[in-house]
Amino acid sequence: MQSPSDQLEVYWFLGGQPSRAIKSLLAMGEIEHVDKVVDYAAKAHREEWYSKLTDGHPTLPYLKINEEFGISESASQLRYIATAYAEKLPAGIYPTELQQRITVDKWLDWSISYFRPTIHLYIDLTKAKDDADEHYNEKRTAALTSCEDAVNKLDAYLKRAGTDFITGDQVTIADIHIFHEATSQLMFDAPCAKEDAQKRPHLTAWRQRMIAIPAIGAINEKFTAILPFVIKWLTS
Ligand SMILES: N[C@@H](CCC(=O)N[C@@H](CS)C(=O)NCC(=O)O)C(=O)O
Repeated sequence: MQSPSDQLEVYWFLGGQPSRAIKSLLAMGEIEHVDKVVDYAAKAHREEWYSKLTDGHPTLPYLKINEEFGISESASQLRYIATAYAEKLPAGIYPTELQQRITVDKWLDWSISYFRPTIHLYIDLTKAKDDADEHYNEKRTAALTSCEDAVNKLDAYLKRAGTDFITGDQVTIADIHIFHEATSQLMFDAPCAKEDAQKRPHLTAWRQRMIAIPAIGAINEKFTAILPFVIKWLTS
């Protein structure tokens, strides 16, 4: 467990969805930490020093707890922070009751294993545009359809649940993770990217509730400010 002498270090970058999830949770609890911004565009996370630090996990974010222990994978980092700093965070952010906790874990797993890869496909294809690939347009159409399906599923779920947040009326670490992943939708001019209140009213209302949480709204605003640069970088 975190001991008072440990100095939490966060390796992250503003353009990364999982990175913003970690920074949101830390900000919500005003949890002291050292910011280690990594130059993702320059591929600093693929350098030797990062591989040594992370024991060979070349992804951002990374949470260094102390000299002996650190965590790759954003969902594990959220669980760690929510558990180690529970007294600083809103009650219920990572419930202690077993069924409620597993429900939050399930949505975190859904975000990592389904939502992120599915809504990212068309963005990845944009970055890796291959004019020589005669199937490029087909692949892009399929990726856009998957993206649309994924955001529609989330909207339909929120409608069925009828709650303010994904697992109930309290925000949890699953909402935080999924919210930042869902922000990827806004990156390009694609049907699944549109904040379409008529088509996805429940998703839109949930997103607004998330933005209304000051710590989350603040980092989202910073990201929105750099969005034109992110798009330029992805499409160049
Ligand atoms: N499952 C990982 C995914 C992290 C991830 O893929 N991060 C991206 C940046 S948003 C990354 O570092 N990718 C490695 C690369 O592009 O080289 C997590 O949730 O932490």
